[in-house]
Amino acid sequence: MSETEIRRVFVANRGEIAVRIVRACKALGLQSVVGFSAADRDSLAVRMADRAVCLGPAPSSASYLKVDTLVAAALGTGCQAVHPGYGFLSERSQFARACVDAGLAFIGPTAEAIDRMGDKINAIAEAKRVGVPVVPGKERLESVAELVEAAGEMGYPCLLKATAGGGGRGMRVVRSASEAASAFSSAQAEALAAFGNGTLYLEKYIEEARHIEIQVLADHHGNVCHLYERDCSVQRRHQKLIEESPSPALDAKTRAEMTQAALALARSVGYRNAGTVEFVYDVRAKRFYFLEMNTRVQVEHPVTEAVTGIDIVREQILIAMGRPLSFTQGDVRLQGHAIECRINAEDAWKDFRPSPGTVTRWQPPADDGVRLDTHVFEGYRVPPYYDSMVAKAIAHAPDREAAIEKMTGFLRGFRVAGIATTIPFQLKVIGHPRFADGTVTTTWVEKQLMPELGPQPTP
Ligand code: MV4
Repeated sequence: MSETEIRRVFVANRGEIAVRIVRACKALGLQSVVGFSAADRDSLAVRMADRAVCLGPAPSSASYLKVDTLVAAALGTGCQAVHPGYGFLSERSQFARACVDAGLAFIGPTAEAIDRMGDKINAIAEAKRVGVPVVPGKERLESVAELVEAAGEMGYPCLLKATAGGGGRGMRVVRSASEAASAFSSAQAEALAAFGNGTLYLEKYIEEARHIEIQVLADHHGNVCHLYERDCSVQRRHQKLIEESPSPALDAKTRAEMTQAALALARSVGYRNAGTVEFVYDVRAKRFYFLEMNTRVQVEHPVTEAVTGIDIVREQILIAMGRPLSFTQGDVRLQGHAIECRINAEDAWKDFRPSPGTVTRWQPPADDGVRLDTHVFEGYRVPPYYDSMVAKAIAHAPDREAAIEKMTGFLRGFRVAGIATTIPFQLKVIGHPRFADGTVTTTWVEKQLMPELGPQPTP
């Protein structure tokens, strides 16, 4: 591919990732333009960018999700490229297509790749085709009777999933035939409401699972590289709380097999730019299975940056310019251990209720080498309209124990006032002996930690 001239990048996102993208542009000597909603007028990304344009009112449906408005804003401000970040329109093929049709480079995969991976059944078919292990299952369930029949054959427990889904929405565990009818109708209704598509499929449910994903980067010159894995097993209601790299659960052989599987899949669909191949790792059987591919930069990308030294957002922009990857697979080495804690404006002891408002104090400990990706500053007002994540703390150290210790010191010394944050909760998680063991599975927070912590708030 010939070089695509990019001098100015339109940032189609908000919050910490908008700040992250603006910084990456500055480091490359590129200009950036941030599109913002009325609620984000005074945000850090708007202040830092070379220019900013208002997209519309606060609700994302009237601003960050308006394809035509975003494309017009990017063209109108003289941008040559659009970075979608994560969430919002980042995995909508119509947005990628609209950008390209308007002559803008989409900093992400092609619309076709988004479509091929966005349909989960199709993604699973691609995986099977290239010999990547998939969970035993049954696609396209049309009725409760079909569910009961398929589940009877493969054995309970099973997991109902939405074809259009992802992120756990429209998912239901089915433990017996007596649960089938209600699981089917509630999963279908949820999928229909969330994605406008109620199609369901069934998989054998892996009960003792770790959620492990492989980061890939691919350029327009045929180079496809992996940056090893992230372990995202510490989750609550399908919201990731902590991510780390490398995974404490993998041996070298499994790691090698998973990375090769991710590369095979990325190559088979002609994938470009940054992507993540998600697997579930069955702790009992010590086997992994492909789940889905995420066609965007992910929230947790910094742990990979920490252990590999590769700037993923920078590479994304360079790839869109038509440049080759700045490294080869042989250059990629894991150095030490990195852990990320997501910090949300929520009160963990009030069922994680969002806590928007003005941040009157925001004092992370200085000079201790923990990376803090955030858009928050003292006086900033956390708006009530969007995701409640306000920061990500990333600790990198020679080993896992040292990374936990570093993170603990950082979170203990972090002073925040005006909003409730999940910092006290994160300290409970990383201070727990089961977390120190590195043996927790995806249901640990909800099944063990939450009941153990009980209803009493800690100051
Ligand atoms: C699974 C699974 C176990 N078995 N599939 C969750 C989000 C979506 N990307 C896929 N997910 C899972 N799929 C099979 N066949 C476990 C998860 C999973 C999970 C399940 C229940 C509660 C928390 C979870 C956290 C991560 C992954």
